[in-house]
Amino acid sequence: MNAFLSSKLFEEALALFPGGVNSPVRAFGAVGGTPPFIAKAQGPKIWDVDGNEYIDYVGSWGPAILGHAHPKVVAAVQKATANGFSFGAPTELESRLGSMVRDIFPSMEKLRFVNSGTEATMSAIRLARGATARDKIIKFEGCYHGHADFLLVKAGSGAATFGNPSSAGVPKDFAKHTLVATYNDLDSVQKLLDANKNEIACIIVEPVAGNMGCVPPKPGFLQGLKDLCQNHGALLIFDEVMTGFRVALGGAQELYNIKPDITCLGKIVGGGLPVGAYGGRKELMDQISPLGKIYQAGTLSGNPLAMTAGIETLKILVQKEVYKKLNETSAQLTSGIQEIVKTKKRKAKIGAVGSMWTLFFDNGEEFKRFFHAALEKGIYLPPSQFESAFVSLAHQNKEIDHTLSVFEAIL
Ligand code: KE4
Repeated sequence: MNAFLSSKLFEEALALFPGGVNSPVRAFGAVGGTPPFIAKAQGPKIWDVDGNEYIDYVGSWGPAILGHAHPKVVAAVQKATANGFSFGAPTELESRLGSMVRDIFPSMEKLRFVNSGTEATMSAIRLARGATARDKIIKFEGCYHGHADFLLVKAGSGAATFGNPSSAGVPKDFAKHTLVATYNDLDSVQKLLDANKNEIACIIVEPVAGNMGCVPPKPGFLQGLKDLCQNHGALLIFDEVMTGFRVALGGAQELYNIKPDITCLGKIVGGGLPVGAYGGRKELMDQISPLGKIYQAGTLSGNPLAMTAGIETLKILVQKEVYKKLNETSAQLTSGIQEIVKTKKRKAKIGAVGSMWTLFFDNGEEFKRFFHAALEKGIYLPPSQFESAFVSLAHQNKEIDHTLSVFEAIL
């Protein structure tokens, strides 16, 4: 793979940004080498500045569920730019996207748009603390909910990738109210609740873990969390930043039929432009400023370009058979990988829920070798074992078959 221009650009970026990137996972820290600098993307493909073509399974870490640069989304956003980029005032577009989200996530009787998943989870926890007048929260080791101080405690994703699951720079006082349980282990949650009676404001969970690699919830785990929350007067927060519109149109709460008190969204809801959202019952959300005493704000929240991209994306996702097709294509890939692993007696295993998946290896070295062998052959995977890969609606049999033939050769 010719990486001449990417290397030059990486050198320049290293002098500008920590690790040469604007988000740590992009730096290839866990796998080494120079990250390709991407020039353009279309459908299931991306091209780097040296002209190398890849089948993309990162999809901007989830948002590109339609594939990149979907013509309908591009045309609508292009049109919207002519009317101005952001007004800092209410627009009809926010209500259009807001009502689409509420129809798809009925548990979100009211919601608020923000600009990232981090803002969504940070605001949801402030809401839970304000509504319950309690300070402590429970999260799960290996789950990642964005980079708010009190959430960078035994976090997954990039935090785990770089071995700093509890980040430096977070004062002990900020993290002391964050209690950590074990994913899929209800006893570990019960113990924390019993030891902190009437002090837990909420439990926040990735209903399908995506930031320790893809780990599905064990049967009964999510319902168990809901029951524990109810028994302890705590609120259940589903962080569906990754799973929302991904594992089902209505996210994990639709797939597993569990209604959380508060839902956080990101990624797909903005169709690749910066949008997050949090929402829940009316009596909860009406405690948010300007109606209530819990403050949250944002200059660019609900801006018309991002709202347009979100509206156009959801208009396609709500169409019939979309998830049937997406899940069929994904199953073709993941069962194909499973078959290769089995036939070649490789010590690797797949974790998958619909179109989010991870191939787990026994050790980092194995993963690193697999990652680079795939990249060399034009398959662009997440550069960390602690991430999920994504299939899009633009991935067709051609891409899946080619991917499987590459995996057959390199596994
Ligand atoms: P953002 O602030 O990055 O938009 O969202 C934070 C977040 C919250 N909750 C979940 C379940 C998430 O997966 C994320 C962000 N995901 C990572 C990748 N696993 C984003 C990629 C990155 O950090 O660059």
